[in-house]
Formats: sequence, structure tokens, C-alpha cells
Amino acid sequence: MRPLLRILTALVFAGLVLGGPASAVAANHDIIIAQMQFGAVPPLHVGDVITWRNDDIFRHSVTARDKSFDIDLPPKAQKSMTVKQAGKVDFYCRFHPMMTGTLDVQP
Ligand SMILES: [Cu+2]
Repeated sequence: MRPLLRILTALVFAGLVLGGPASAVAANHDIIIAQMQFGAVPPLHVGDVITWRNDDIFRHSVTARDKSFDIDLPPKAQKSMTVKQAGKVDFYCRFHPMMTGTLDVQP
């Protein structure tokens, strides 16, 4: 095999072993909460990790309407979660219900 082909083959094989046959490599996303708003939600896939970071001086939460997650975020705190299910999940802040967003997760 030519060297480039050999490298590509090794990378594909590593991806299959590490990521499983159905998933691409999991991505990490930061979603920043600032000025009483959730930051933009990036495109997501099952297995991705979201780190929620609260840059406000207020306590917030990231609470799923379907109760699949409920993250408490004191001021200046950050917490990570792994995205486990495909589909759309609306979320809000328990302390400021006007703060809302939607996760749109692909398989
Ligand atoms: Cu809040």
C-alpha cells in the first residue's frame, strides 16, 4: 500500500474501534450562559459532550422539559453532560423561565 492510503486505513480503523461503528468521533461543545440568555446551541450528535458555563452573577439551571436532565449552575460554575438521545429537547431555566432553548440531536 502507498503510505497515504495506509495512514487513512489506520485512521478509519482507529475510528471504528474507538467510536463504535455507528458514531463519528464525539465532539465537545461549550454553551455559555450570559446576560440571562443561553448561548447558541450547536448541531449535536449522540455521544457529544456539552459543557454548560454560567458567566452570570445569578444562579441558573438547564432543565429539560421532558425531565431528561436538570443541571444546577451557581454563578460562575460549569458542568458537563453527555448527550444520550437523539431528537429535540426543549429546555429552560427553573429560576428564570423566560430563558429557553432547544437541543436538536442527530443519531
Ligand atoms: Cu436562570
